Amino acid sequence: MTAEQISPALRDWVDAQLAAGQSARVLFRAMLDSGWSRAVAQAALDSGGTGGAGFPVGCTDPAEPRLPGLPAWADHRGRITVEGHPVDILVRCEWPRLVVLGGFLSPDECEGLISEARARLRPSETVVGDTGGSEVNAARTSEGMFFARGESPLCHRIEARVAALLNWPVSHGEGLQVLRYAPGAQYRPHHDYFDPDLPGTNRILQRGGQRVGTLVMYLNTPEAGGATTFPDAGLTVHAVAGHAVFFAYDRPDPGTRTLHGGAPVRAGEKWVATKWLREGPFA
Ligand code: PD2
Ligand code: ZN
Repeated sequence: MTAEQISPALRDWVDAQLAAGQSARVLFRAMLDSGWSRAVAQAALDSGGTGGAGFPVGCTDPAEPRLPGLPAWADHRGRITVEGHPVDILVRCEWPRLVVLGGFLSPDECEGLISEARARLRPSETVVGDTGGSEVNAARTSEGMFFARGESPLCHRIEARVAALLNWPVSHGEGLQVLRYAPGAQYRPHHDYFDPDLPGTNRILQRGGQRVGTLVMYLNTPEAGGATTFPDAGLTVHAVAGHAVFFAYDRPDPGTRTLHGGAPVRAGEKWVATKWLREGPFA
């Protein structure tokens, strides 16, 4: 199914709904509920040409945010101040909805997160699997740990900054995850949303709903390798200490072009902290 095969009536309806301010995520669900296949619903949204974003590049509507994103007032400036902290906007992309940020974390904050996480690292061999339980994940060869939300003053400060930057409540965020990649370790390309077709997903969604955004914060600069790649966008984001990449996805679908992976580290270590944002309160 391609955008060209979508009937004019369906396309008009999608256009009218988007123009009226309806979110692509809600439209996608409405189309599935009405019996449309995922391919048709996807193609109908893509026919708008923006990947269903419906907002200016990288921004959320401040009056009614439906997705996490930079506030609209950041639209034409290369630097914003968030909670008193200057952040550079290095790259903005419409599809995927993505921004690359410089100086999101200070050197002290990077080192602080590493030292708070280090003793608690475990092999990242488990992911939430089809049944909602833990399974071996051969795609990820790093070590990792999760902080509880607000667990330390440093976590609290970073979570407040993320919430202010992306116009998304602290309550809708998972606790910070820290990953350490040794030389050779990688994270194969994947999507961060929960696959609606997997049997365990309904149970996961009961706590906070879908993931709608990911912020990967780089805690160090690997000697070689370790970039975050977006194969569907032909985009590579280099891991630089204090920098971060944020991307949002308004529906759990590859059409968001948010397939991403961590390229193998070729020399040195790579440390990142990841913050996942949910559509509702994650309690
Ligand atoms: O460390 C990364 O670059 C990376 C790549 C893909 C992190 C994640 N995904 C993640 O934490 O989801
Ligand atoms: Zn990921």
